[in-house]
Amino acid sequence: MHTLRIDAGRLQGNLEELSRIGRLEGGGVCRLAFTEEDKRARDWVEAKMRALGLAVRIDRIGNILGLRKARREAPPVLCGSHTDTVATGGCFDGSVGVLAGLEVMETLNEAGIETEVPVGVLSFVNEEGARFQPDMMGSLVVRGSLDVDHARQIAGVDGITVGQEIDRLSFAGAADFKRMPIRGYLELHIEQGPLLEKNDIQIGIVEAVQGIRWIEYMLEGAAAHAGATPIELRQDAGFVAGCIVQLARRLSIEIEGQRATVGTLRLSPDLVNVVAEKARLTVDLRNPDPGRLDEAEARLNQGIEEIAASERVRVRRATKVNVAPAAFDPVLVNAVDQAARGLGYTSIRMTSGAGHDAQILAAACPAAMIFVPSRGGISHNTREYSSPEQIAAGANVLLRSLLAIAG
Ligand code: HGY
Ligand code: MN
Ligand code: MN
Repeated sequence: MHTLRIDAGRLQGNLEELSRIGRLEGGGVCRLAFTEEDKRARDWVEAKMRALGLAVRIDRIGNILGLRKARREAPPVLCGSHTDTVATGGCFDGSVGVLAGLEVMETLNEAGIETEVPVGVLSFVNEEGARFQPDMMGSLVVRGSLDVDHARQIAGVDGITVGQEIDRLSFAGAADFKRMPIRGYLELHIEQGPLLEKNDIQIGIVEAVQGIRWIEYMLEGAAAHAGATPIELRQDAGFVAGCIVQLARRLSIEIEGQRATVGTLRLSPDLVNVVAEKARLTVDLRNPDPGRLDEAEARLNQGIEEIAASERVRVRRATKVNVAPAAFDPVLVNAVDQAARGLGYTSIRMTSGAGHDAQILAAACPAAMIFVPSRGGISHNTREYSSPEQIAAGANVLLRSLLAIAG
């Protein structure tokens, strides 16, 4: 068992094959959730699962589960991640976890290993939330926190609903994974930050994931002539939006562990010589500490109310995502730690900066994550990169920790 390793070349070949789906000119991929490209990638994963002899089931929002037979029927040990991407995605975010899971299944097949309890791969829909919010939509449905019929009514940034796309592209299956008993869930993922590379460490043993809040602000002032209107007469939604960007950065500096990001900002009428009547923007708040996350949100909203009032701009806001910080299961975390040490890899325990499906599942079953380094610490960027050796190391840790848990 301890000489068992995954086939790094095969895994790399599959990653390259998958990254051709939704490929962007100049590199990177765009597979926004519930688009043709997303569906083609999901069909590709499903075909791979079937070729590996896994029993494949798809639920009503499109999550795909591939299960491997075992000595006895019992709640499975699953691994997986997602294959949807942001619009300027890299080839590794999510894909590494799904494809390493498939590679682990193939390695077990080749070695003729029968596990005590079933093992399998879960590929979640819409982890990113870039087109339809909330993010981690697929895992929220599996956890039972989001009802599929409610999710189907959610309109995306382009106004189309999840249900329309699911029906148009036949994403849905008949299965229902809600509250399915799961013995453990392990997710291999690229770190998407600088820590592992900076410290020249091969494996991240993830103990927790920080909390996430996405708040959308709709500002309404009054359009006016950019030349003829004196400052004191302006109700400039663009000015208030700019103040919010500044405030987000200030909160990131003043509150320990805080990250606040204005990633979307649209002005209207968005014309060079018109004072902006409206602004629609989002603030992404992250903190490992829930109290500090509350503090950041309170100070953000307090600041926005003051700035908007002084500019006589109306503010409406909507919370689109509110995911609590998650602590992973110590038994699974230790299994990952033992596996990394047993394989002779350098490792460090850490908290994840990015959100993940494992964070959602952690509320329903024991979960843990394995990180591999990201070159330059970048992700959500077409230049995202992790080497075949780095990914193989992560996949071997996944193989060994999965076997330790599944027996
Ligand atoms: O936003 C996140 O952290 C994840 O990539 N959806
Ligand atoms: Mn991801
Ligand atoms: Mn991502």
